[in-house]
Amino acid sequence: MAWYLNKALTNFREEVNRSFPNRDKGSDGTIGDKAHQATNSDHNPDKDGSVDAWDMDVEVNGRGKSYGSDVEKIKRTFEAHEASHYWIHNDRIAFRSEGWKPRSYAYAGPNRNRHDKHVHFNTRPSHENSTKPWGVKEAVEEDVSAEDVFNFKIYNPVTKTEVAFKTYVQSINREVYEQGQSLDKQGEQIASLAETVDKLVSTPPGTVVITDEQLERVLRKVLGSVDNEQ
Ligand SMILES: [Ca+2]
Ligand SMILES: [Ca+2]
Ligand SMILES: [Zn+2]
Repeated sequence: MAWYLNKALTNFREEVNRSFPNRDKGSDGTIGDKAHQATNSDHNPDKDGSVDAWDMDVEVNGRGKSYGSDVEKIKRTFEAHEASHYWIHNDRIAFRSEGWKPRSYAYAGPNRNRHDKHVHFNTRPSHENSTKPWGVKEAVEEDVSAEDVFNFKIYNPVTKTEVAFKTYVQSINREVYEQGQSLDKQGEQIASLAETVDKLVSTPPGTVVITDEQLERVLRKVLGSVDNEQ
């Protein structure tokens, strides 16, 4: 029987292709090879001919190029979609039913696959024909630079004005700042804050809504922990 990659995964693959036009496809995979076909794998077609798993080569920025955070963003995007069931990557497996908390994938057969060259994405049968967009492009492009964070406008409840984030950080750190804090230390704090904000905004759109108040709490928490270390 003719086989095909199911609708949801075909769309997912197309979105990844569009966002990463130079990606290496050497470790991509859909239909199972002879070894897979002898087992009960989702790389084998269902009765209806649909294949419900897709292996994505991790080298999404091209062969030999770094890919770490991009692959993570793609995984988060996958998790946020209704069709996702589980993924396997770097000897770890994570299921929707377990809140995407990864656990060790201790498959130790003779042809042990560490899943370090590709990520295995598996959909659930109930939503394999979903046409809902995955939002890969949005997730990847919502990258925030340190510059963006510096210039991010935030409401300062003390002065009741909107100020650039950089100014805000300096104002709540005034005391430490005035005691001759080194630029290095300030840079470290900003980097730590930038990382937090980066994590927040790289969450797939629509899954987390952050109010200014919540954002401020997070920032204060980070600043607090920095202050406590001194
Ligand atoms: Ca590769
Ligand atoms: Ca299927
Ligand atoms: Zn696979």
